[in-house]
Amino acid sequence: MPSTTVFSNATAATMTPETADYGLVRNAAIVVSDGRIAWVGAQEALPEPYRDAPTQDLDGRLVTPALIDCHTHIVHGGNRAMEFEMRLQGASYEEVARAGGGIVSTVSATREASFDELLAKALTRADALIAQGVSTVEIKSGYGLNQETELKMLRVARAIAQHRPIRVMTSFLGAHAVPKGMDADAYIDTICIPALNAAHAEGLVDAVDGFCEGIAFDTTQISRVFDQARALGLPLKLHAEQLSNIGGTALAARYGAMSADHVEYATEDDARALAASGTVAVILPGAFYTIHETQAPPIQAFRDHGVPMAVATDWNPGTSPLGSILLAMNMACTLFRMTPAEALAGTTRNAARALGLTDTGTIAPGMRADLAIWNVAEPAELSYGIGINPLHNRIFGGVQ
Ligand code: DI6
Ligand code: FE
Repeated sequence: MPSTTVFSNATAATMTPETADYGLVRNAAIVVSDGRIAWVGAQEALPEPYRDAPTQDLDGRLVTPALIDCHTHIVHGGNRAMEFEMRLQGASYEEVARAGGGIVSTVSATREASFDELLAKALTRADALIAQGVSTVEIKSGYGLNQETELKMLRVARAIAQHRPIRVMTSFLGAHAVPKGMDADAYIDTICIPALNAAHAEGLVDAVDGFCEGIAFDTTQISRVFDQARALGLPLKLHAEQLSNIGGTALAARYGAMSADHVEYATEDDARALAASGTVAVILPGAFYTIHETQAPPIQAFRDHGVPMAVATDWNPGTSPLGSILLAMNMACTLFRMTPAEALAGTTRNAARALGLTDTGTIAPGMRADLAIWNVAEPAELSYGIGINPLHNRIFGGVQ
C-alpha cells in the first residue's frame, strides 16, 4: 500500500474555521499521506510532487471531514420500548416509574448485563454510526450509579475502539441520576466522586459530565464533581438547561467547560457567558423531539454572540433513542432552523471542539485523514434528507 493517495475530482467541504460556510472547494484534490491530510486545494494547483502519486477519482462526489457524534450514551443495557408504549397510551411519569420504567430500569439492566453483553450491543450501535461516516464518538457512563458499573461502562466504551475503526472519547457521568432510596448529596460524596477517582486512576476518563437539572443534581452538587475533576486535570461538559433553567449553563461557562449540552432553556445571558468562555453549545434535537419539548434552544442568541454550536444524537434509551447523526442534523435544521452549514459544522469542527480535539473535524494540512465521501454533490443534501444515508466511503486515519 502506498502511503500517499490523491483523491481527485472531489467537491471538498473543508469546514475550516476561516469560513462561516462550508469552505467549499470545487474540482478539488485532497492528498492523504501517512494517515494525515498533506494538501487540499483546487485540482489544477496540485503540487508537482503529488502528480504521480496513486489517485482515486471521486467523480465529483462531496468529501467532508468524517462526522463526530460528540454526545452519546450508547453503552447501556435493556431498552425502554415498553415505556414508550405506555406513555403513548397516556401513562404518567409516575405510572411509568411504578411499572419499573424510567432511568432506573436502564440502571438495573446495565448493572445486570455482563461486559460482553454490553459490548456486543454497543458495537452494533457504533456500527450504525460508522455506516453514516462517523469517525469519532463520545460515550458517557451514568447508568451504573455505583463504582463497579460506572467503571464497567467506561471499560466497554474503551473496548469499542479495539474492535472497530472508530475513535472513542469517554465522559464520566456519575452525576446522572440519584440512585433509588439515596440522598443526592450523599451520592455525590460517597459514590460519585470516589468512582470518578477510581475511573481516572484506570485511565478511563477523557472528560467529566453531569446532569444539572431539577430531577437530577443542582449547581452546588455539580460544582463538587467539577472541583474534583479540575483537581484531576480533567476537562468538563454539562447537561444543562434541558428542562428548566437552574444555572447549569452559567456554571459550565464559569468552569470553562468544553461544552454545555441541550441548553433549550438557556437565556441570552447564558449565550454571552458561553461565548466568553469559549464553551460549545451542543444541540440535541433527538431528545427535544422524543419528549415533545416545545422550548427550542436560543439558536439566534448563540449565533449573535458567536457561541460555537455542535449537533449530536444524545443516543440513549430513554429520551433520545436516535441512532442517526444525519437525522440529528436534519432535525437541527427543521426543528431549530439551524442552517445546513451550521449542522455540518456541528458534527465536524465544533463537535471536535466540544471534545477538546484539535486534530480532526476539518480538512486541512496536518489534520488526521478522517474523511467521509458522499454520493451527493452539494453539502446541504446531508441535512436535507430524512432517513437517507448517502455515504459512499469513509476514511479513518487514512485507511478506507
Ligand atoms: N438527559 C436526558 O435526557 C437523559 N439523561 C440526560 O442526562 C435521560 C436519560 C434516560 O432517561 O435514560
Ligand atoms: Fe445526554
